[in-house]
Amino acid sequence: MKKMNRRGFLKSLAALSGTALLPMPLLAKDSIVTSVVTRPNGEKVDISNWKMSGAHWGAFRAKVEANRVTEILPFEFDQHPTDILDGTLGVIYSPSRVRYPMIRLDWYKNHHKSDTSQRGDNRFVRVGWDEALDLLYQELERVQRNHGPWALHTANVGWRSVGNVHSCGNHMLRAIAMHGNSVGTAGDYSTGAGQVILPYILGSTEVYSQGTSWPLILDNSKVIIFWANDPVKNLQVGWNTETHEAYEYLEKLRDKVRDKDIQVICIDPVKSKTQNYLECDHQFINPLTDVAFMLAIAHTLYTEDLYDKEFLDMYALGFDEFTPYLMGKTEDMVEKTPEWAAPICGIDADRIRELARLMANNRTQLVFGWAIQRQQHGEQPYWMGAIIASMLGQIGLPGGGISYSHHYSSVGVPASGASMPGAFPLNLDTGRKPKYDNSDYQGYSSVIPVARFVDCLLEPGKKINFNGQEVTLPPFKMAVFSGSNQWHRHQDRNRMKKAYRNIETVVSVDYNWTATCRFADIVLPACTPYERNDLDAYGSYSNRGVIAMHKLVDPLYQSKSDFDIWREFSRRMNRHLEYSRQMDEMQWVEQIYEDCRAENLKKDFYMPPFAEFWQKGYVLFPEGDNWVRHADFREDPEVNALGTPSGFIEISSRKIASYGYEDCKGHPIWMEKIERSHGGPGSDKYPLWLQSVHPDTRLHSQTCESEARREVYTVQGREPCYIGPEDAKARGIKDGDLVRVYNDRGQLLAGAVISDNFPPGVIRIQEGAWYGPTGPEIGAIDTYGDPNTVSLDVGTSSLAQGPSANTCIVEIEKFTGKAPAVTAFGGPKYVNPDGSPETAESYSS
Ligand SMILES: Nc1nc2c(c(=O)[nH]1)N[C@H]1C(S)=C(S)[C@@H](COP(=O)(O)OP(=O)(O)OC[C@H]3O[C@@H](n4cnc5c(=O)[nH]c(N)nc54)[C@H](O)[C@@H]3O)O[C@H]1N2
Ligand SMILES: Nc1nc2c(c(=O)[nH]1)N[C@H]1C(S)=C(S)[C@@H](COP(=O)(O)OP(=O)(O)OC[C@H]3O[C@@H](n4cnc5c(=O)[nH]c(N)nc54)[C@H](O)[C@@H]3O)O[C@H]1N2
Ligand SMILES: [Mo]
Repeated sequence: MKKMNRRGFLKSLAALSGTALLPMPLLAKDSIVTSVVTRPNGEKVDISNWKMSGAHWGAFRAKVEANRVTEILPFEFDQHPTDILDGTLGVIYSPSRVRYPMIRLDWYKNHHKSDTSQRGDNRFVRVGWDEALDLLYQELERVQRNHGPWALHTANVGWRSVGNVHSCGNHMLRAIAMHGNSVGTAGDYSTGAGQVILPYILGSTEVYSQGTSWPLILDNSKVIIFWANDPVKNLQVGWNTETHEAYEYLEKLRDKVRDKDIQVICIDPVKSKTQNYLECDHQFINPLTDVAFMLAIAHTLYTEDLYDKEFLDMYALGFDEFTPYLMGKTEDMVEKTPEWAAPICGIDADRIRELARLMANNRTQLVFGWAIQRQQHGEQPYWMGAIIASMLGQIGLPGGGISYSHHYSSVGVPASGASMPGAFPLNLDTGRKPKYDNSDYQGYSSVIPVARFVDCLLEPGKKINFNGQEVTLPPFKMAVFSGSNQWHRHQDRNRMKKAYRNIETVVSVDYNWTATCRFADIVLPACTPYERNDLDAYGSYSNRGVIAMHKLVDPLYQSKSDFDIWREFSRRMNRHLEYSRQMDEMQWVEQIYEDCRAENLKKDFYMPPFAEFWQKGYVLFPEGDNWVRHADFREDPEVNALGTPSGFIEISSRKIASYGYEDCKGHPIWMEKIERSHGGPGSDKYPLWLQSVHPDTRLHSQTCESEARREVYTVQGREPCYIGPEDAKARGIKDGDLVRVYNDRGQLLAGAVISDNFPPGVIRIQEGAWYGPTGPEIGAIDTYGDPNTVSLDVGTSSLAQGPSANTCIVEIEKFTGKAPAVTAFGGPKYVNPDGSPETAESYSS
């Protein structure tokens, strides 16, 4: 049996000692955690009667009294719970809940011929479930009959809630697949550029790969570079219910930094939460200029003979095609010296040399975050990172090489090796056909890069490059969103407003009245994950266990689970039995659990019978063995060849070169950006870089609806805009002032927070702030502070076509005059079909 070294287990074994004589041979694997926990105020509370559930931000216990959740505390196992959990109650009891099926006023009157310029005025008519589902069904019939699969867009790559039975995108896709085909999406907003470029260079996406185990990094690294990376902030959430186990290792890293065992450097325009937590070195860099800096690092390694020739010979291809560019013998004919890079990246030439030598003379682990590829030419810094790591020659060694994932979902925590539960199927069962079995896309593409949806509406029929292929943008007539908040995640609101005038019908299924609902025509109220029964994997990469998600309360208002919504939809074509496989919610929960249990029994991992699991709320598996990324490749590059075209690391890529793209060539190059602060294009008019990083306080737009939680971080009821003291002073802005942030694309109101973490020329508004314009007109000011009101909507390059949210420059001023009220929250304006305000009496259904 494997050793268990977790504090949670130790605690529990002590608690267990009284029952140690009972015959429970496998109990230790699924150890018991004490049922008495401590409230934040120090009070002890017995949670044995509390229910269990989970979210991206952690597993939790909920106290339920008279069908109301009254208190939430972190799951006993979680040693590093996050404050985001405090927003959970406010999600359930938010004034922004979608209460009833709603139809946009003018769509209610004119259906697909409605006046689409009214979208966003937030006037909606309340209807019953049957009417809403009939309208949705008839609209899909019309689109399939009169047009075809190219006219329908289904998008499902958002952060839908955890829970494998109710995964809402799966339900939407399965039900719609029964009816007809549609245009789907490739990629995601997280790693749009990274997941396309890295398979050419390192043979896998890397961004979603398990990384070298933290204990080995802590034991072997001498230098750790967190490059555009803020793990202390970003590990608060995970793709499955998060365990927060990685924080245990960050604590140890902090000790090692203090003891000078490991030198950590954060290369980042701002002093991140991680840098503040570790009290480690900070290397400022001008935003969007990392590639210039990296080329100069490579130049130093090359010219000072600090690079590992044997490693390059044995494991990499194409170095000789890259060095002429580095040395200024080809293309721009400029040698990429530190002196060349210094004015671009804002780092002194000597300091660049010093950093290159530091990396070369020590066991160095490079750890990249993802924001650096969420910008124009985002492919390039990832490719250059791989080249530097190859020149250092430490790929495949413990504590050396490169990672693109250690800030995500507890990557680096040794995995248990157990199997995780499956999910409700998103595809049709084998052999079944859709009602409209039409695969004729009339020359349009059946899959688009996810972030190019708005382009389809503005430039239908346009041919764009995408990863060696040509994509023809379909002229959508209808789109259905579920579990993704398009009007948070996508860039450039005013461009979106314009584009949305060109689509006939938009459907949003959500539990909260996001801007995606406000700009939709048919809105269906899902219930929250806390109003249905489910189960989830505990840990995304650690496979720590399985947790129960007990239904805490009945669905509020007229909301229904996504399962029920789409089953009722499929009833309209008499396929509801096939849809559900004649199983109800609890039967699905049990079936998925039992399948997982059978799998794990084969692997010698014990899971108790379902009833016992459900009652107890969880199963835990012990931590597995340490592991080194790419160690097998290093050991034998022939047998364990990479998934690249050559099987080796590709410093230059003939494949990419063969595409002939101007903005992604056969090796990385420094390219100036469309717009850039710190002396870059456009900076005389808009001198400030607006970074829209992932929120410390939320998961994207989720929990922004929680009023209690917003109290904690908003400024005058608006989203904070972080700014350094110099920039604030130069503009007469004081901490707590209302500010207007603007550029040629749009304008928003936010609340100034002055912080020393921000150098001149850099401001931050966290993504996910709810969009609340004063009206439907293009250019209307956003009253709450959504950074995507002003962000840039272009693809990263012809290769990946990922989103470029972080390429964004703005100006900011103190807002004087009378501030418009925040319109982002609180749901729709309920109106009667004649447009008059709805009252309780006027509604009959
Ligand atoms: N400016 C800027 N923009 C960005 C980013 C950035 O860094 N800067 N980051 C991008 C990235 S990486 C990402 S991943 C995206 C995130 O974009 P999204 O994934 O769209 O963001 P969320 O706010 O998590 O939206 C999830 C939505 O699903 C709903 N939902 C949750 N559970 C359920 C359910 O069970 N049923 C139904 N029907 N609905 C449910 C929630 O209420 C919410 O509205 O944003 C992208 N946008
Ligand atoms: N709390 C919380 N955690 C999350 C999420 C969340 O919403 N909330 N979302 C999750 C999701 S979906 C994702 S995709 C990941 C996102 O993970 P990332 O994309 O890695 O995270 P960000 O927070 O956007 O940015 C990380 C750091 O990159 C720096 N940076 C930005 N641009 C540059 C640049 O040009 N050069 C350099 N050197 N540094 C730069 C920023 O200053 C910031 O410190 O986070 C996940 N974790
Ligand atoms: Mo993401």
